[in-house]
Amino acid sequence: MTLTNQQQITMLRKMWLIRYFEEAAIRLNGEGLYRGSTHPYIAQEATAVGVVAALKPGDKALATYRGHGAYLAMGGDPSRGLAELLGKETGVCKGKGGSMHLSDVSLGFMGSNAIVGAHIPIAGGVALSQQLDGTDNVTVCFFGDGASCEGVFYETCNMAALWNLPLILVVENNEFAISTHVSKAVCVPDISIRAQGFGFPGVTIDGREVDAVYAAATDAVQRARQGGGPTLIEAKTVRWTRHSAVSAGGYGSGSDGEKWRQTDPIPRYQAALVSRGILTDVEVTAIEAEARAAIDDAARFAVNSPAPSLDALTTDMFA
Ligand SMILES: Cc1ncc(C[n+]2csc(CCOP(=O)(O)OP(=O)(O)O)c2C)c(N)n1
Repeated sequence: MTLTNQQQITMLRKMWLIRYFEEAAIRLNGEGLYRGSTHPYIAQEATAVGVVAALKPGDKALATYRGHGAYLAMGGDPSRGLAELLGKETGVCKGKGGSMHLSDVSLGFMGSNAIVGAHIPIAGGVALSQQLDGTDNVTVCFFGDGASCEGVFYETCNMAALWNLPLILVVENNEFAISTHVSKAVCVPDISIRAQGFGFPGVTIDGREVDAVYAAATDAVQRARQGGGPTLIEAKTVRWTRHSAVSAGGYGSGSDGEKWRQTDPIPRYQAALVSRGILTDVEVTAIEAEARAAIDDAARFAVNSPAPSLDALTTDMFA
């Protein structure tokens, strides 16, 4: 499936939106405007954007605490997203979810999850519901290389294969689980090989190459829509400097800590669109400036929004 020029421009826009959203999140967190941590998706934008470009209405996605990118790729509103991070009433979960529990069911973004691996079986259940409803919709589950070592991942792979579920498992191998390098936790060269043990396809791609991500996702989605069952896509990528805005953990400091810039997916895709004659240098600059301005507006909206009232404390609560 070939993307139109407009679709390619939209992918670039979304990547910039995610980049500036995350920079704002780090800044607001540093200013003490919200509690807890925040896990930047910086340097990984091409993966969520490329995968989501292969989806259609009715498809669903789930992500980890590093899930702001997936939320925005699914069409999440940046203002309500930043307001959620700040625990504000105008947040997409009315301020009760925060950075690690964003969700917008109306967009098919079924939620991000702070417990490593916990959303993988939930994604299997979402895919099962799509199958039982007789739709041709699919579910995408984003998770990390560390999560691919959790038992629930293997159980979900097994059941998804047995039941032919329309599930696309996207492992974002950013080389680290906090401070543990993938080579100390995974004994195969490519995590995608693990799919062979369950009898479904696994593919490894460069997660910083949005076109490659889109192509792999399109194959997986088409197979799932036609009843061909699950696929494991390993997107090899590089993590932002640290595990989270407030923790150390990871690779080096100084120039080594900025290693991700060497393979930054955004300049790479911009250059591709210019060389294809889809955008000029001036248009590329304008797209970046628009994204930055949209996030500045979103941050103002979030900061100026009211905190939830005390009356709202127990509404929407199940316990
Ligand atoms: C079940 C569980 N164990 C441990 C943690 C602590 N923890 C939070 S993030 C993380 C690393 C996960 O790494 P990975 O799955 O590779 O994802 P990444 O953060 O690199 O995106 C760990 C161990 C947790 N939140 N949940």
